[in-house]
Amino acid sequence: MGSQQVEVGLKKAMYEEMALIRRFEEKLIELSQEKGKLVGMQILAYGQEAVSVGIVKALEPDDVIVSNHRSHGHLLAKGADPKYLMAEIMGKATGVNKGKSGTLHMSVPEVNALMTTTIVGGGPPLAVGAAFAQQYRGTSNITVVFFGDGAAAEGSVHEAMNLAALWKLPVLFVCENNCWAGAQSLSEHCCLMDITRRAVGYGMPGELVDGNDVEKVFTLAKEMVSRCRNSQGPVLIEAKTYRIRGHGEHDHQHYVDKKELEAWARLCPVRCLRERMLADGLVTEGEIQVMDRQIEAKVDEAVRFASDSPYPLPEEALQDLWVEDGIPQQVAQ
Ligand SMILES: Cc1ncc(C[n+]2csc(CCOP(=O)(O)OP(=O)(O)O)c2C)c(N)n1
Repeated sequence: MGSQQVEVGLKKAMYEEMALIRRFEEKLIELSQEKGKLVGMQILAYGQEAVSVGIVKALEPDDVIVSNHRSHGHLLAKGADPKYLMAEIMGKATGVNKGKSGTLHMSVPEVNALMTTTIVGGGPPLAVGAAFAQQYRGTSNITVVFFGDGAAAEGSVHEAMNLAALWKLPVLFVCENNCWAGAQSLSEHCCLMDITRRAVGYGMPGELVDGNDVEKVFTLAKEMVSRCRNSQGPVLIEAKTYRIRGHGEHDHQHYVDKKELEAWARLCPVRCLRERMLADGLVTEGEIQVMDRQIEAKVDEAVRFASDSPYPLPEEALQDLWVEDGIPQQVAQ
């Protein structure tokens, strides 16, 4: 599938989104070094921006996504406002979940980001439920679930894939194979190097893609999303990429082969796209600089907004916990 199939405007938009995700996470690295700025551990998808953007760009706004503990890229690509996301990560009342989730359990219903879950393998069954609802209601929307290579070994993921295939549910399973699950490399927890090979066992197509090439991810996702949308059942995409930073920002990656890390860092998806666009004459260095400055300003504004926001009040702690009469309180009010 040729990268040239992606038109210029879309390529620039993809660059801008990937660069925004990168800058947003770079800012989190800076903030995590300042005492008391962020709430909870920081788990970044640094280096995996092409998967988030390539997949989400192939979706409609009403399509649903389910994410995991490495969620910032998925949420920003789906259209979550960086200001409210940053506020949530700082534990502020203006955050997407009123500061009660912090970074790891966010949901952004207004952009159909149903859930991010730190229960490894917890996302696929939820996604199958959402896809069942879409099929039952006769909508043409689909659900995408992002999970890691480690999660692919969880029983819940097998059950979810089996049921999705059996009932031909409109769900796109996206395994972001970043070569690591915590401190375990893929070869230490799985004897298949390609997780897509499992797809045949469930009765669904399994497609491998270079997860560092946003154009390839997008081109494949477009085709697979249309398949899911047209009642042909689920698909498994495995995007091969690499976890450039530690499992979380507390992890110094002592177990990682530095040569391997450097080799993958050279394949940085953001830089590679920028260099390709420059080499193909699609943008000038000046235009890139303007885009980068606008992104920088957007992230700075998010930090300013979040820093100036109040913390939630203790008496609000028990609000928004229950669904009443089938309608979340937030929606009912
Ligand atoms: C059910 C469950 N088991 C274990 C953990 C601890 N844990 C958190 S992240 C992680 C590794 C996940 O690896 P992978 O699915 O490949 O995602 P990645 O972190 O590489 O993006 C583990 C074991 C957990 N959160 N949930």
